This record gives sequence, C-alpha cells and structure tokens, in this order.
Amino acid sequence: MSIRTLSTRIILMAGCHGGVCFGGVYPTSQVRRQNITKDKIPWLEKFPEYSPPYFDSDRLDGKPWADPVITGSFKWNVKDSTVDRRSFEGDYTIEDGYPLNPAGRTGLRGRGLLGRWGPNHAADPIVTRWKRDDNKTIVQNPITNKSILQLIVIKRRDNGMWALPGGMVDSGEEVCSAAIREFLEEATNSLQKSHDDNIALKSQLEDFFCTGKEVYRGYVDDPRNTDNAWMETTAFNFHDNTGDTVGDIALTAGDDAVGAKWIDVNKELSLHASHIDFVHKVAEILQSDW
Ligand code: RP5
Repeated sequence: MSIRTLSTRIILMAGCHGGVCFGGVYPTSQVRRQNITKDKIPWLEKFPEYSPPYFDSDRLDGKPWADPVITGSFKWNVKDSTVDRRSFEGDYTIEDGYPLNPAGRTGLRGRGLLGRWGPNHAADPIVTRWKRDDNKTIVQNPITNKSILQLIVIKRRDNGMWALPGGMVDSGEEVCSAAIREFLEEATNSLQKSHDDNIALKSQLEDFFCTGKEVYRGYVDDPRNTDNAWMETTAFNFHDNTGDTVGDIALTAGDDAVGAKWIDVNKELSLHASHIDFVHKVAEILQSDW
C-alpha cells in the first residue's frame, strides 16, 4: 500500500471511526458537536441544516505556538518563514475566510484545542523490535508462524490512551528531528535528564535514528479535529532488528506522557487517533505477525 493510498483510506473513513465522534462532546469542553450522518461528511453534499457550534479553547490564549485570530494577512496553502500552512492532502478550500478540513464536516467550527488554523503538523516515531525470549530467540505466533513485532507506546496525559510518542513539529524544525525529539521527551523523559545524560543517550542512538523510514504522510483522524483545524503527520519507522540498541534502553515517561512501554503488535491494539493504521503499515513492511 503506498503512502497516498493509506492517506486516502483514512480520509474516506474520517468522521465515522476512532477519533472524531460526531454528536459527541469535544475534548476538555462542554461543547457538543452537531450530529451528522456519514453521507453528509463531504463538503460537496448539500446540507442546508448544517450549523455547527464554534469553539476555540481558552487554553490557546497567549500561547506562542498558537495562531492569532484570522485576519486578511493569513496566507493559506503556502509555507512562510515561520509556519507551514500546506496540507499533505493538496490545496484546501477557504470559505468565509476559514480553511476547510479536507476530510469533510466534523460537526464543530473554530480551532478547538489546535494551535493552527488549517493543518497542524506533527511527527510520529514508530520504534520497533522483534519480541525475544530469555535466550534472545525471536518469538513467533505458533498459528501464523510469523515473528511478533513490539512497539514503544506512551500513555497520553490528555485522554489516557496509548499512542505513538509523537508531537507537533516546532517552527523551522525538520520533521524527522521532531519525531526523534518527541520520542526522547515522551519515552525517555529527556527534558528532566542532565545535559550529559542526554548527549550520551543521543550518541548511543544516533546511528539507529539514521535508519528511520517514512511510512505515512497525511491526515490524522484526531479527536481534536474541527471543520477549520486538523492534524496531519509524518510517521517514521525506526526498527531495531537486533534488539541491541533501542531494544535495551530504559523507558521513562516524560513531558505529556504518563506511561511508556513496549507492547506486542497485533490487530487487537487500540491506539490514539489513526496510529493503528500507521503501525499496520509497518507490520506489513516487516512482514510481522498481525
Ligand atoms: C496525533 O497527535 C499525531 O499523530 C501525534 O501523535 C499527536 C500530536 O499531538 P500532541 O501529542 O502534541 O498533542 O494526531
């Protein structure tokens, strides 16, 4: 499955699975999304009764990483020196001055909890190793005879869900560097470590992080998405084939994470937003048990 095919599949499913629950209450608020049926998700479908509530969280007030109120000076679908407002899904439409979510209606206008109008760019590291027994032999599923893959997940502080240790790309930051930084912050608690410890850890993992392969780039079905602001990500797989590098490091939750652990990969996994789709792609590439 190509990167674009996966992206398209998520867009078609958006709104009716996982993250966004139409008619549900928006995270951290009392605001209820307008209920809409699946057939009314595409903007091209006529829906004269569509009149969703507007919500901008006051948690955005004064945050340097958040956009101001929209003015005529906003430049959409382009990257300037500080903000990349391009979407991986192609040019999005601007209606009445607001960018429209390329996945369709979400039942809520405004920015919700997201800092940027339009696309909010994140990076997700998918750090994997083979499951091994005490003799370091790779463990297989006896039914499928396929090797079992393990993945590093963190528990999100905001919704308690297990997730990839990803996060927002900082202004001017390379996407792959953001994935590595977020991994170190959320799964090794690098923000609380001494400078020397972080240098040592980074040099231990430097070569490993150079092996990262991009497996997905596009829209994310995140529960915070609205009609005018949505998550997009680039997901990289960092696979420790021998289990000798990242496979051995101590995991400690940090920053926005309240837990960090290795977990067996299979189709029963339940992860935040669209993360299970990215992990499935990695399982296909590495031909692991699923
Ligand atoms: C998801 O939210 C992305 O895939 C990424 O994992 C995450 C970024 O948001 P924060 O973790 O910074 O809240 O949509």
